[in-house]
Amino acid sequence: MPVTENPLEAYNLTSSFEANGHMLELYSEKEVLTTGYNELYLQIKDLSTGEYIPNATITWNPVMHMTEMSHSCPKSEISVTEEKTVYKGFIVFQMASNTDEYWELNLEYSFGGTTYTISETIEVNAPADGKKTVNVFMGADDTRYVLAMMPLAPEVAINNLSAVLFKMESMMSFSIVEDYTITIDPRMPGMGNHSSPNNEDLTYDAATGNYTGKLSFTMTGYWKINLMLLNTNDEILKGESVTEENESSSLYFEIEF
Ligand SMILES: [Cu+2]
Repeated sequence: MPVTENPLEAYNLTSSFEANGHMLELYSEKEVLTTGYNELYLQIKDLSTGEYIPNATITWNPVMHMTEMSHSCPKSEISVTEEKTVYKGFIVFQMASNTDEYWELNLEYSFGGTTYTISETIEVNAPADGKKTVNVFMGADDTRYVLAMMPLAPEVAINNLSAVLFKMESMMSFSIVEDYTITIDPRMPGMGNHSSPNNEDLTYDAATGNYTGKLSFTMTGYWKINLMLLNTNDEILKGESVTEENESSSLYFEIEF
């Protein structure tokens, strides 16, 4: 078998699925799949030639099989990268796998005029540091939302903060919410709940489908990023202001560095 250079060498292979004479490889920047936002890369290797297959069309559907019911989670479409044999997308897992309940990844991929399918169990872990990066909640508008922080390499500086916001249309269907606002109020609960200057609330970026803003850290340590979700009429759907009497919002992300 010819040796093909792997363009994803720098990433972590989290799962590989063999079917239809192909090996589908799922890669992440993280070592394992975790709850929250996972940026993922896929490759399809033809096992008869050892070559990676370019320009395939791939769709995916993660489903969690729980004891009482099944549900999916927010996910992007999968696009071909400049590498042609590397495909990219993201999945926001709301829950971790456990001994009785598991996630299954259903993949459908097409090339050369044929469509193939494969389903495999995947392991979704709770984050190793225990920090909250995804919120699943019911808004004041009786709509269920999923809000996830995108990966951030925090620095004592003004950081670019991005998040994705999805509405739960049904157990199996999630759609991007446009044009809402996510206010941010970072605090250090261990240090008199002090804040930081020059933060900017997250607003919707139609070009990427993400919410982006500025998150200011004045020192290292544990920060709670208190959030409020506002709809297009500036009505608060979830979260509370931080005041003398109210130490934190019910909607938040956590970062420690
Ligand atoms: Cu679940």
